[in-house]
Amino acid sequence: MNASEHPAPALDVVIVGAGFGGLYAIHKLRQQGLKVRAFEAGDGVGGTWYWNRYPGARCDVESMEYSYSFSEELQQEWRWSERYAPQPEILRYANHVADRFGLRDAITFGTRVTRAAFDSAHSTWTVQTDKGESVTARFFVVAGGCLSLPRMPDFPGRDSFQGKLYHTGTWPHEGVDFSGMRVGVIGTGSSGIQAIPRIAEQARHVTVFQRTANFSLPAWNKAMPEDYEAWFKAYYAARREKARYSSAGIANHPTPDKGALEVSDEERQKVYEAGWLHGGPGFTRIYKDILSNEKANQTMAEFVRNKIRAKVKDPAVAALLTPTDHAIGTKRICVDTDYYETYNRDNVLLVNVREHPIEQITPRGLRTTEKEYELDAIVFATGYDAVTGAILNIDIRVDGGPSLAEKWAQGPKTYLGLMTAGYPNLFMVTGPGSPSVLTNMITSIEQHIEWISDCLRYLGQKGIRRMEARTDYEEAWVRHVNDVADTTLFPRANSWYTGANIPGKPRVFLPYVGGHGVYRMKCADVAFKGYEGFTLQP
Ligand code: N01
Repeated sequence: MNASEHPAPALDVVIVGAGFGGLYAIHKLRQQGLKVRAFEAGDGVGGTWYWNRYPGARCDVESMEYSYSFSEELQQEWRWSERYAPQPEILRYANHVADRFGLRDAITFGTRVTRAAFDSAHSTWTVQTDKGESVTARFFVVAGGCLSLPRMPDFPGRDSFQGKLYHTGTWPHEGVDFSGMRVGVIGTGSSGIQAIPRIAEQARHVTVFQRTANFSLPAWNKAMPEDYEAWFKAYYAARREKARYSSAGIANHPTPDKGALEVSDEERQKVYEAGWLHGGPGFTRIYKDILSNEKANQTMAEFVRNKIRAKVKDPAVAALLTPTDHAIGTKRICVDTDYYETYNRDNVLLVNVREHPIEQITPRGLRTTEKEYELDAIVFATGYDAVTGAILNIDIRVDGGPSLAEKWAQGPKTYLGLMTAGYPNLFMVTGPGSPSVLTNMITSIEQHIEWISDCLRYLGQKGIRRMEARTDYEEAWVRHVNDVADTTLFPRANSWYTGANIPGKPRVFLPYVGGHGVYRMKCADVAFKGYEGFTLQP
């Protein structure tokens, strides 16, 4: 049987994930008449917000912006209760979207995609799951999330621990009652910084094992002011449009025209104070050169360091909490409620595991090179195999050739973060080389899904069965992503943005730092030029 005689597959598109990316992909692609099916490892929708149920989990992009923009009715009818939505509310929102747009029947829950094989003779992907199912489709869309493969450091003795072990990214659905317990928390990234204050309110004692101090900004979270919500909703279309052409996919972020060193010390101090009182992650964008000029960055870093020193009563603890090894904003900035203040509590101890690294988990607790700490529970807030982890967790091959993991052994290579040469008809949602984690994820997800949906319509209209990124365009894009990153301070920090948190992961700056708006225009341009840089075969 040759390709033209081969029966068309029952599905047009198979999708990995039913988080915000997967849900919108199902909706959008179905709207244009495509037959789609999604596989989701969790037993429900919501992705990150399904798994991350740790105490204090909430989004640090404002609720009015961290939401879909594709439906005017949806954005008008949904009501957020707080400035920064807590995890249960975001999960309710994801469920509401799944029901409102009738998406559930396309999703197989509790099922992980393990392999995907492209057959060039028929231009189809065959996707296998851990439940033994195998389905074939013309296109394969991976929307598995940028921060979805939790990482647990391999400390010896982990299995010997007689208490309870948790990871923030796989939190028990029934919740955890820490009352009366001695709890150890490993990690002080966004997850740890959100969880530690809430755990300390409940537990008998908390020991925080910190390797690197992080910069955290106040959230000043509060109930959603009715007038603010009404104002935002009245101007929603314009706010969303501004977000789409902004750097971070967030309309409310500042759009500075000045550098920090262009103003007097006094003026800068005033601006920082006002920014601090506003709170939230937009702080690092107050001046245009904070993330590119070391001296400018220092002015902001020192302002925040002084805030930490003022909040924490014990000067030795304050010194330990004060970041000195990276420029502010070059590791993902954290946003907190009472994080630094928590160290003024009598039941909280900060341990420097940079000086005395964790040696092993023992039956009774945890031992550093200095001493053993007795614990009833240990919380790993140790992060993720970011950006590439979920993609490479699937064995992806073309005609039995090398796996994508082999192709990416020295670091991911993509064209626009959307496709990778040699792997036709495979689309990545917020893949490496796209702005993804440097932006409001929902803005980036919508842009990618809309680009993919336009592309599939175009391929249908032109009778094209196979689309593939060209190697020369891919190489040029990878170079561009690196060149732009090198104009900033980002690559200098040991962050998960560069893969530095995973032993053995190649050090490559993973997201595109050129800004969401600029990137959106590049993608639109490529499409306008008949998908320039891609090979299209009938
Ligand atoms: O993970 P992380 P996360 N011994 O990788 C430490 C998003 N997010 O889950 O810095 C000792 O940032 C590690 O130390 P170091 C957001 O994009 C968003 O907190 O490597 N410590 C670090 O302190 C965020 O950036 C939201 O020296 C070890 C911590 O564990 C991303 O998810 C909320 C260690 C890991 O921090 C990931 O955040 C939560 C070891 N062997 C998350 N290994 C919001 O929207 C690791 N660590 C608010």
